[in-house]
Amino acid sequence: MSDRIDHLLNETRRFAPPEALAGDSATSAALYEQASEDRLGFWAEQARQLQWEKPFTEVLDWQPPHAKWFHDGTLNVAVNCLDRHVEAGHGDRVAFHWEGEPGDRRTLTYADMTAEVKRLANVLEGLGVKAGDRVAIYLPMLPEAVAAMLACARIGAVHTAVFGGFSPSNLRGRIDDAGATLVITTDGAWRKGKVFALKPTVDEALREPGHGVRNVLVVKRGENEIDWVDGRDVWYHEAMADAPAEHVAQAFPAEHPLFILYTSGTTGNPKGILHTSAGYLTQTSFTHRHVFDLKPESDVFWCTADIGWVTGHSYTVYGPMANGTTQVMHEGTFDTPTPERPWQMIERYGVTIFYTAPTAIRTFMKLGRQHTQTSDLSSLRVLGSVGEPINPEAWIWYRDVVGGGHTPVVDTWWQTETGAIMISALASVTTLKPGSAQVPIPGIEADVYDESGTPVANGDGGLLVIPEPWPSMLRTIWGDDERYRTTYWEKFGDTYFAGDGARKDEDGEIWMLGRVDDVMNVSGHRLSTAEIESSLVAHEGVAESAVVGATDATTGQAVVAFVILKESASKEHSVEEAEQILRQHVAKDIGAIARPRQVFIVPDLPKTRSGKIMRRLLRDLAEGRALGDTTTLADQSVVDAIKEQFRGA
Ligand code: 6R9
Repeated sequence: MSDRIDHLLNETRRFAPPEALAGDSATSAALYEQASEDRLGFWAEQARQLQWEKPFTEVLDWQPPHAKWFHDGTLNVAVNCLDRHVEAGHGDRVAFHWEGEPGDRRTLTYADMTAEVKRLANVLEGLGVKAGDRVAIYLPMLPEAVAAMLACARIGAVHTAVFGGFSPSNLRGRIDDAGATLVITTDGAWRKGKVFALKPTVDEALREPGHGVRNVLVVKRGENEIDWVDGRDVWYHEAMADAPAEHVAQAFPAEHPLFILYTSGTTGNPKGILHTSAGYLTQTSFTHRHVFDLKPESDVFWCTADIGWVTGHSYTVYGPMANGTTQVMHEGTFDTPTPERPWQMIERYGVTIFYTAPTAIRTFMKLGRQHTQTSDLSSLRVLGSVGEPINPEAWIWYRDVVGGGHTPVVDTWWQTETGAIMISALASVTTLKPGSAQVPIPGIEADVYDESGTPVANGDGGLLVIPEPWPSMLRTIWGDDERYRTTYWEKFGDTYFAGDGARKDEDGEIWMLGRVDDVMNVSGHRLSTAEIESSLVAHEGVAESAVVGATDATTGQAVVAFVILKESASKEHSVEEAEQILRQHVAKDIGAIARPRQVFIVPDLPKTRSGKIMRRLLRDLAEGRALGDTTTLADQSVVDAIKEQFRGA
């Protein structure tokens, strides 16, 4: 594999932290040393940055594969994210600059959010929700969604957020698996210029009996007509108006469950990933401070992820709010009303740290740099990327066009299961290598093993593992501890198996190669989908690409590429010409072994609602099979358009 990913290394420029950040580098750099001398002592010190009701005396109790962190201490997660900032005199600090898609705006301070969450905690208790009960949150990007999560945390209820685009059966599956007794939703919200109704999905999900939901709490946003079930449905604003303003928070043990989040299943039923309180809050807040070089007094942080995904949990709600950060939050899509929207918002709120996904960056590239140029983006000082490997071309574009050529770009690797960032540069310390997640953060160990469980040499590839437990690790799969063991801990014993392929470069730094199920084997040669995609998008005519390994009678697997062309290229070449040019390009760039058997020029790529390319569907298409489960697809018409293309071919 090692020589196969050399393409990623063709971008050999290195970027040292800018002068302005260097002042902080000494403190941050010292963390590596501290953590390597005394890993548990290091995490204990990070945990002590939180406000504890009863301080912990034991750091880690590790009975593989079950970890307890700080478990004899008690705290309240919501108090850490809200009340303590108000008590420290920061009540007037803006927590959220929120913008609705139609352009309406709300500013909420830490005092406002604290008041909202206290009242909502009373509402939840009034509806009979107790510590340990599960609450499903089916809400789009509204401040009420943040309040709902923190109100659950405040009373010790376990939230399970379900992304607002999921279907009734997906929602029902999660409600049943978690055993939720309350659903918090909205009438509807704005998306692509229209009100998108959510309440009907909840009604549909709850139509068949057999669930345990007693109440549905409904935030008024879309003002769309909705059905109402008397005795079950409750308006949020009416319940809030009747609720007492004061709420005394109780402390819970460090290992009290905080939330369950279902991962978009590639195979089988979705897994309910369980996270608990203090360890999770310790690592999310620590990484948020040090990866992004956060200054809570002056920074304005914008993580664009929906709070229905783990990135929204860890880097909009828990990490940033534990740090008392001012944030930007938006409803709807980036290109509505115009593609200038994200850049205008960065200028309007003076965003200093921007955290988004490679798929968004490549979409911005496709739309063109002209949209960024009408706004003043000079407030930006750190950029982050998460969710997929970022190809060097997108990395450089992000830094140059969005970051004005001076901002560090931190590529952060982590998962729903890891809870928080695990492998990433630190903005003020690390000399950056475009395309690489680089090094484990202080206090984390990561390695690359071969199939037999031996660490690979520098320069070689294999499977990413985490040899030591970490504070924000998943504790189990909700209701299925056996699946927890077999999925993550069977392959390498007491070492966590992440399911990602990775390579160590000559310096021992880590390059992510995509899920191991995305690694192809062509004639006995291992090829990474990420590597070929990176080669394709490096071609001047290509906007975006997805590569899959399709079963091939001769070579085992064959490379099949799906490509979106840039406007200019589709004008210049016929589809047949473009296919030939790109097959040649990859063969030349990586080697004949990587030459795609087929290149399909397509108008769009099928993506999950969290923006991940659904390679499984593309593989089905490439192998001429009936399509598997398409329920997590964001836009069904994309697949139909590709199928048309196939008939044409
Ligand atoms: C946070 C999040 C996890 C999977 C993970 C990996 C991919 C995430 C990445 C990355 C390369 C990065 N992934 N960040 N791959 N470089 N910086 O996305 O969680 O939705 O659970 O996805 O995403 O394959 O295993 P989740």
